[in-house]
Amino acid sequence: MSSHTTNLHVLTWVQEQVRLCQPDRVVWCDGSEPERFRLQEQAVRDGVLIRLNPEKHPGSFYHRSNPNDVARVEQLTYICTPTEEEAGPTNNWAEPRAMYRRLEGHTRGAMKGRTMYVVPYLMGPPGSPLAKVGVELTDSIYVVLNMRIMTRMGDVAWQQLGDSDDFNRGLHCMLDLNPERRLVCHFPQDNTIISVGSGYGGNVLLGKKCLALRIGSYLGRREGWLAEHMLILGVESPRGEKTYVAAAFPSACGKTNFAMLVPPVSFEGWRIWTVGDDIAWMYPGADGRLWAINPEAGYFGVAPGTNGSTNPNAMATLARDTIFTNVALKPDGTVWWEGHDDPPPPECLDWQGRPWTPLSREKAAHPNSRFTAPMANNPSLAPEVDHSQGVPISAIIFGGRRASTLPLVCEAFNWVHGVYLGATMGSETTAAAAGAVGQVRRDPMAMLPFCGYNMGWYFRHWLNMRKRVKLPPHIFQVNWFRKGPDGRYLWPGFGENMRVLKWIIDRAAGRVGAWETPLGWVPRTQDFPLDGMDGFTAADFEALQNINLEEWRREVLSQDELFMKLYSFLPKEMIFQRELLVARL
Ligand code: GTP
Ligand code: SPV
Ligand code: MN
Repeated sequence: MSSHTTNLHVLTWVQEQVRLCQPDRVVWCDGSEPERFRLQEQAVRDGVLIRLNPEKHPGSFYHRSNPNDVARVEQLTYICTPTEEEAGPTNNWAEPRAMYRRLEGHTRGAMKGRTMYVVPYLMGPPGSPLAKVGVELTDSIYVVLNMRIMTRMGDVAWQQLGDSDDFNRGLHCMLDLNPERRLVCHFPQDNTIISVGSGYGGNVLLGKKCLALRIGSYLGRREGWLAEHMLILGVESPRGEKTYVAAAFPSACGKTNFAMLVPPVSFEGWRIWTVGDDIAWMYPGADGRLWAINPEAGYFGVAPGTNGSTNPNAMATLARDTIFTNVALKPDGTVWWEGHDDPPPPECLDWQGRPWTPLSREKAAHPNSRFTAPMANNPSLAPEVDHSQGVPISAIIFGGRRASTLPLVCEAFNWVHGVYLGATMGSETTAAAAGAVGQVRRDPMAMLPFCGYNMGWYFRHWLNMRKRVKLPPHIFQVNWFRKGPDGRYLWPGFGENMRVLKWIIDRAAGRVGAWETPLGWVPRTQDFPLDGMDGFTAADFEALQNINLEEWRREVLSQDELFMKLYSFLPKEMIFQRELLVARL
């Protein structure tokens, strides 16, 4: 098949990798519709995908991953730089030459009897000076079909690249999915990624976490921009005024839901527009504001909990042309998960293909089961998503999943304090990564698993941005997940988060007052829009905002753990902010 590119850097590199991996066939992908149909047919024949009910899920497919391969593997993810210091204390580090050699042991001959797909893709709007080209070589047809949804895949990438050598080199080999031979390795100096032994999302869709976040953050530091684990949304007021906000929540902590929010009925005339749901690239604009683009073209969203009342826009988005991974499969060729609108099916196959009934003890869908859906399906898609300069950001929000301690919302006193709030973020671990769930850990800016260099330098880079952005966004902290003594969430969340968002954009515009607390500025109860909330009172709101000094003593101590780990790289501003917080408390 023709390569569709004459770029010699690409042709030479692909030839080298073919010689290394020794596939039986090489298929150059062009991103066309006929190619999509061909690949889908092939995937069904190979048993990789099951075609879903064409009336109820047009153009959609079902996939089960290996049960040992259902989430990102942080302990097998490496940053390979000449010195360990560059990767920093929060990353796994390996010396590049040694890791290249080790990986060659895995990739040599790894595609014998298999097909190598050459997947050219573009991260960011075509023609944007911020967009980045990647080429992923993979022996997984599932990866090709997912990349086709998640990125601008095909000839558009060759057009952007031209004759340039500036593209990310990605190699993915499935191997035998033995966790012992699983590695996700980044070589930021070479703009190269090699991932072996996994077939799951963030480990293998190399444009996403590997390029757009780990390599992206590394390049961002060098080139003066930020690659962040953030959604981007636009708030349109009844008068037609649009305000853009970026928000970092850790994995499976609410970005997709917030990005697609549908305001409650009392917010008549307000609309939320989705620019992105997972990744933001932000750069200082010539006008002194911070601008952001979404480098992706689709959503790889958490299925459980998604339904017509929590996230109607997601339900509309996944109604067609979607790939479902590790959800439950009903006998009529439709899908189900815990928290779906439909009641539990009397019988179905669970995410491992085992018969399941409502009496079964285990969950039907894996807690990290996902849908891959094109953003074009989203009824709330912001038209600005294709604008090459992106959107100007008025507010940045940091949020974690915290059962206690953290209030619903507060605003930082200034940029440095806001960076401190982001840097000290804690969150309960979720099923998005392999390992224990529900344990509070520090996840600075929701980037702990995704920062491609020394976390201390990353804080410094954030602080330095202040000098390049004359009109910096206001910074806020939120927590949708505070619980009462009975273990129930104190805040209804989802669409009701609009109330918090409204206060945030009003603060960013200087339109509303606030109370000063030791943590930052908080809404005065009389300013917070509680109208139309059934049975939710001003006292309930104040309980959510309560600052418990005993809890905060523990919180500050637990923040110290991260600071000690980073100590020799930590900007002194962070230490001073800690001292000021202790003094205020
Ligand atoms: P990644 O794709 O892993 O980066 O996750 P994400 O941050 O996009 O998370 P997502 O929006 O998919 O939400 C993850 C889980 O949190 C889902 O089960 C949601 O139902 C739940 N969730 C999202 N928003 C809220 C909220 O406001 N309140 C509560 N209680 N749960 C929420
Ligand atoms: C996350 O874990 O933050 C995700 C899903 O967005 S994955 O792409 O698998 O990393
Ligand atoms: Mn994510």
